[in-house]
Amino acid sequence: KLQPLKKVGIIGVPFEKGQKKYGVSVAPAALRYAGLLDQLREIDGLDVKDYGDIETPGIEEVAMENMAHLALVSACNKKLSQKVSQVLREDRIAVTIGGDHSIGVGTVDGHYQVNNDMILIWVDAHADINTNKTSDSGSVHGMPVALLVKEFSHYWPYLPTMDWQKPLFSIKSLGYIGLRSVDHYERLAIEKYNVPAFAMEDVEEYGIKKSIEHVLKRLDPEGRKPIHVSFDIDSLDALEAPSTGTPVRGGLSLREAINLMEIIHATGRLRAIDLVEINPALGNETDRKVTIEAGLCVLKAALGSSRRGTAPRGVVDLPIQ
Ligand code: 5AB
Ligand code: MN
Ligand code: MN
Ligand code: MN
Repeated sequence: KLQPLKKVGIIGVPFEKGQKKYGVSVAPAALRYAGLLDQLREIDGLDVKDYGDIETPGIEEVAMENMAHLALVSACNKKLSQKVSQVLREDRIAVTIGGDHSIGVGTVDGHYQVNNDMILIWVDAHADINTNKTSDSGSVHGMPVALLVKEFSHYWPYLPTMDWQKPLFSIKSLGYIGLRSVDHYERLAIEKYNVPAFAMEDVEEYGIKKSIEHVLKRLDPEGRKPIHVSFDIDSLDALEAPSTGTPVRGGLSLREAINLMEIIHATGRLRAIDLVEINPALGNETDRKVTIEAGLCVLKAALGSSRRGTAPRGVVDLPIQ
């Protein structure tokens, strides 16, 4: 049986070439500056190690139809995958701070290398399961899931520079929470492969608690598998997290997202979490602050922070005068 892990490793990924807007690559620095490490270290008994940032060197682009910056995306993810594997092998929960969501390729690939029975919860307004044939934008941050799942191999052409990445993860181990902006072919894929997908209207119907419980039961009825959460900040309502490149109104409240993460934490099986798509360059000072705070709240909840508070360790009474 999987035991809860009280150790985490932080990986920053200042990468933004998976989409078109300037600024997502600043998020790791902004989150660190806002006190990410200190706040996580305040969580009772949590051991936090910083593995630094993944740097992507200047690299020669390859041309690929409707897929921008493939060579850069590939180079970044290759390094990231190795780093995530390393953190997990050192018996820590891999906490990856993006960066745009194209980095989900590296985090999930790296996790799969270590735990090939992992399940993946994609928390997002979007399904991110476009191929270069179905994408309207040509931006890879809308394609990571399609790149990862083995059932999609035949929908892709040969992708130069991506040989390191073998899509081995099964779509049967994928679930969604928070969807509300799903492209037509993405919806077709979800239906064809019967992916448990709790869109916002399902969250309305069941509530966030039952929604995640349903997904976990479907993907892992016995409750034994390692969990990977890929959390796109745009899963939150655009009012809760305005500083993001593709905001969508009508999303999760921060309270719902915190509750979702508390439930996942309580399983004791969380092994990797990504926090992506925070763009501190978008919006005003308040937008930036609110969005970064929301991201920190989500991470803290996932890693065991309690809204009830925690009494000091090993102490049974208040100080006596
Ligand atoms: B995000 C869209 N489906 O493919 C596309 O923020 C949006 O990582 C993708 O979820 C949004 O361009 C990517 C229209
Ligand atoms: Mn999104
Ligand atoms: Mn996304
Ligand atoms: Mn986005």
